[in-house]
Amino acid sequence: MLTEKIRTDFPVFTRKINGNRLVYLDNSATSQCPKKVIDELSDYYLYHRANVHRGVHTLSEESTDMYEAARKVTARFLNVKNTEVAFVKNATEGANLIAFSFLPANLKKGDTILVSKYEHHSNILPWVESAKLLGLNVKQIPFTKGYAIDYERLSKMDFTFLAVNQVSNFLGSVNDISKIADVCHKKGAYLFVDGAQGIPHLPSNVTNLGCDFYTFSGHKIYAPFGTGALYIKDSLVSKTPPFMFGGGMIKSVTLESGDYLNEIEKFDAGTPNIGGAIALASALKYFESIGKKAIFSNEEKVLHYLYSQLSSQKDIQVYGPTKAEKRVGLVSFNLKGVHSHDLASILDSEGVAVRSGQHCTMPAHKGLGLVASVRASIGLYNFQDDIDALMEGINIARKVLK
Ligand code: ALA
Repeated sequence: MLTEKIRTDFPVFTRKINGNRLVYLDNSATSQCPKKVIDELSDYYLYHRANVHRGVHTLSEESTDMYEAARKVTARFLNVKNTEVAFVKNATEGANLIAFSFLPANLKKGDTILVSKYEHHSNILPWVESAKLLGLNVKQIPFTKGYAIDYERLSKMDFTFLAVNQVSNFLGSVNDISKIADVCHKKGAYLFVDGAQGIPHLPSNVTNLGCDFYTFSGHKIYAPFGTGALYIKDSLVSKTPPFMFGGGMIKSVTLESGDYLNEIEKFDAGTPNIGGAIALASALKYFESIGKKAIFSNEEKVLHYLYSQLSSQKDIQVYGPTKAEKRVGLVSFNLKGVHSHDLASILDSEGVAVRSGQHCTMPAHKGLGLVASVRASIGLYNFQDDIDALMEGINIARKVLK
C-alpha cells in the first residue's frame, strides 16, 4: 500500500512554497522526478557518456548497451516488442512523426481522418496540417450527449485513420481503446492513440489495446523532459518511412541518395537523447518497483475524494464524466464568478499548484462555452491531505475574491 512516505523519493517535496508545504496537483502538465532517476541520469553522464552505434571503444559499447536496454524496458512496460519502440522527445513528436511520414506514404487524396473535439492541440494540429498538404478530409469522431464515443455512428462513418486520446487532459475521461480499435480494424482503418495522460494512470498494455500507434511523453510519468516513445505495430514499421534523415539510420549514402535502415532504428537520425532514454527507462522501472496496482488503486481513492469534494460544492462547476469510475487522473472545474487564473494564484499563495487556462484544448473549452478552467491533477505521491489543502485554498479564495 502506498503511503505519504513515498514523497521522500522526491526532493521537491522538501520545499516550502510561500511558507507552505508543496501540494503538487499539476501532474497532467508534468509530474515530478524521483531522485533515483536523476541519480541514474547523472551516473550515465558522469561515467558512461559516449555516442551510440558508432564506436568500438568501451564507453561507446556501454552507452549502446544502456540505450538498447532502455528500449527493452520501455517495450516491456508497454507489453510490445523492442522492434516496435522508437524514442521520441514527447507525444507531440510521436504524432508529428506519424502525420508526416506514415500518412503521406499510406493515405491518398480524399481519404478521411477522424479526430475528437476533446483532443489536446498536439493530437489535432499534426493531422490538420498533414491533411492540408495531402488533400485529406478531417472530420470529428461522434460523441453521445455525454463524453463517450458514439460507436453506432462511428461504425457507419467512412474513414481511413483515427486519432484519439486514451485519456482527455481536460476532462479526465477514459476512451475504450480496444473497442475503438475493433471499429477501426473492421474498416481497415488505422488507429493512433495519444497515451500522454493514460500512461501514468492506466495499465497501458498496448498489445491488449490493439491500436496501431501509441505515443507518450516521459515527463508525465516521472521521467525527465525531452523523453518519450512511439509504438508502431510490427507490420507497420516498414510502411512508416523515416521522419528525419541523417547519421545513424542509413545503410549506404551517395551524393544523390540514401538507402535507409528498415528497422525501428531508422527513427534515430542524428545522435539521440541517449541519457534521456536511459532516464526514461529508470523512471519506468521506478514506477514498476512501486507497483502499477498499488499506484492505480491509491489514485482511484484520491481521485474519488477529489471529485466528491469538488462536486459537492454548490458554487463549483465540475466538467467531464459525472461518474468517478469513468475518469482518471484529474478534475477540471471553475469556482463560479472567479477567473481560473485568479483562483490558481490564490491557491499558489497557499502552496497548492494547479493548472489554469485552456490546457491546450481550445476546441473542447469552446464547445462547452468556457473561457478557461482550473485543473487539479494527481500523481502517485498525492493523498487525501493534498485534496484537503486544495479545498482549504478554495475556501480562502472564496473569502478574498467573492
Ligand atoms: N499537455 C500538458 C497539459 O495538459 C502540458 O497540461
